[in-house]
Amino acid sequence: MADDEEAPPEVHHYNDIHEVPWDIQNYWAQRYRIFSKYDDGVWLTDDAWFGVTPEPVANQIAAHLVEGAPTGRSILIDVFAGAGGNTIAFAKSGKWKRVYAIEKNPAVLQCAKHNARIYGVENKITWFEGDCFEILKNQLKDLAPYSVIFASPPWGGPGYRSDTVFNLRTMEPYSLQKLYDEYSAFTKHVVLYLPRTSDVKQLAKTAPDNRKTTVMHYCMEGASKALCIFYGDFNVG
Ligand code: MGP
Repeated sequence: MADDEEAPPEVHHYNDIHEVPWDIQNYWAQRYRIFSKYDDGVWLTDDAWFGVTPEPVANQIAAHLVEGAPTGRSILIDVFAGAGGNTIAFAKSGKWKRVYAIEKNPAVLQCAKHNARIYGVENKITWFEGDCFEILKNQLKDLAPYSVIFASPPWGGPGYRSDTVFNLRTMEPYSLQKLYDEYSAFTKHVVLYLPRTSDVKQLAKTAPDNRKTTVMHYCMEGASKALCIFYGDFNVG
């Protein structure tokens, strides 16, 4: 690809399993399912591998929003953009006038921008480096009436896999309640991407009274990957 930009030191494009740290070899083995254009020079930091949404799942979520997003909403704010998996899928979907993508870690943000260029969607995205809660309150508040928030937060690392039922109350660094309170103060149309084993009773407690809330389970090749909860006027499923 045409890109002579230099990667920051913590950013890598591994070509051979011998270069890959042992704890991400499992993800590297799935690299083409994570980014089909991996060989075009996709960038990731080592930590970003754990949280990136695989491309077929990201595309499916984006397609659900094409069909079922609330009317009158033309802006998608991806508040934890990471290396860009979901942001790219939303930009590719053609649904949104603009995709706003927020990422706190500057090196990871550089990966997301670089990866969006590989997928040819960089001109559809506005990037922000920083804390999503602050940026929503200060820089994006005027967009609230037109926006949907999508959040794929950190789940406290891959250790979540050892829990039979994942406790969303103790999720690190942000609990479900913190995420729900912050985002629903901005807009009632919020989608959260959460562990496949999330405690659905805890999810139900955040559902506003007398309103439909949809929980969608996303799988890839017969294996459960994650679920999304849709708060607000979505028509999915
Ligand atoms: P996984 O369970 O770590 O991998 O992540 P896998 O390959 O399903 O493992 P196994 O148990 O089947 O062998 C599954 C998916 O969860 C990843 O592809 C990511 O989309 C997502 N994911 C994992 N983590 C640790 C996070 C996280 O911290 N935040 C977010 N948003 N997504 C995560």
